[in-house]
Amino acid sequence: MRTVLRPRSAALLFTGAALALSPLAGPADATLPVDRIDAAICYTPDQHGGVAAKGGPGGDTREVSASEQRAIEARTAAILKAKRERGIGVPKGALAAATVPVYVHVMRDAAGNGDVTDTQISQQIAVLNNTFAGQESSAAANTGFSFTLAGTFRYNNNNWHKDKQSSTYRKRTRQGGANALNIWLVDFAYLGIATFPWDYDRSPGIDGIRVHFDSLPGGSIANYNLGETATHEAGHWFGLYHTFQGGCTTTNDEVGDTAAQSSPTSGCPEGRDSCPLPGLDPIHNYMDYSYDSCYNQFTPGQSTRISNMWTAYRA
Ligand SMILES: [Ca+2]
Ligand SMILES: [Ca+2]
Ligand SMILES: [Zn+2]
Repeated sequence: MRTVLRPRSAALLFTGAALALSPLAGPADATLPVDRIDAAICYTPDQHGGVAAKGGPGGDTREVSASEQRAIEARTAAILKAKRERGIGVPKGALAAATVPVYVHVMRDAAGNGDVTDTQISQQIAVLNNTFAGQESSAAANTGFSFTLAGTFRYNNNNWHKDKQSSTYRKRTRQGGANALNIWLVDFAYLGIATFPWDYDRSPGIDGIRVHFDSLPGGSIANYNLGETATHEAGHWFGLYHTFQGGCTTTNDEVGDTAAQSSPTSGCPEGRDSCPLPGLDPIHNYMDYSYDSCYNQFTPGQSTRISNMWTAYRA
């Protein structure tokens, strides 16, 4: 996730993330508590002039340890193998593609604050289409995924607006199946929070992404108001990790063509090289924490991972 209004601090990035996410969460509908399932915290916009950041107190997805990461990879490979043997999914070497129905939930407060216009929503969908189609850079991959607005819902609830009782409001309002992207627009201290696809089967009711309403195109969060927080969170929803997952390790984010980086990027520091491993930091990648204006790509390797995760968990 991307967090808002907090100084970026790599040291804090993975330590307290889950704490602020679902303080009022009810019993989880699965083995993991809800705030362990969707604690993927992304950035901290510096709208009050603080240190630029997409870091914050936690991650915008739940923390995945190295051992759990290995287990997820093994589980995914086994599911893909079993599906392939049953003729489900695309042939080996081909990439999945789909049009994803998007349900937007505008969680306004009782007085109607926190609204966004229908124009902003259509602009947000356009940003998702543009970014997942690789239109922002010649180096960007076309993931093959597109998005269509399937419904817009507006609510007036002070708690929901502030992302309180989030497991409750998500379960009550979520639309569609595993292939549907639900976006809840809220006012919280983060830019966004996402669930991962491998958690869908145990917690389908909370699946989706929570995004700060002022990060949409035309929103008020400086440097993070081009709608690419939703791209970043959707990347998690498709199964991508941060490019700094695992730090300076060869495994890092399980994607071969994203160079390892030690920590999140803020701003757009060309030439940043935070790991001795080959390659400059992927500061233009949607799965880093750079400014929206710095973002311009998913890589072919990320596109392949999205395809595999889609086939395993959402197709
Ligand atoms: Ca990588
Ligand atoms: Ca390097
Ligand atoms: Zn994130």
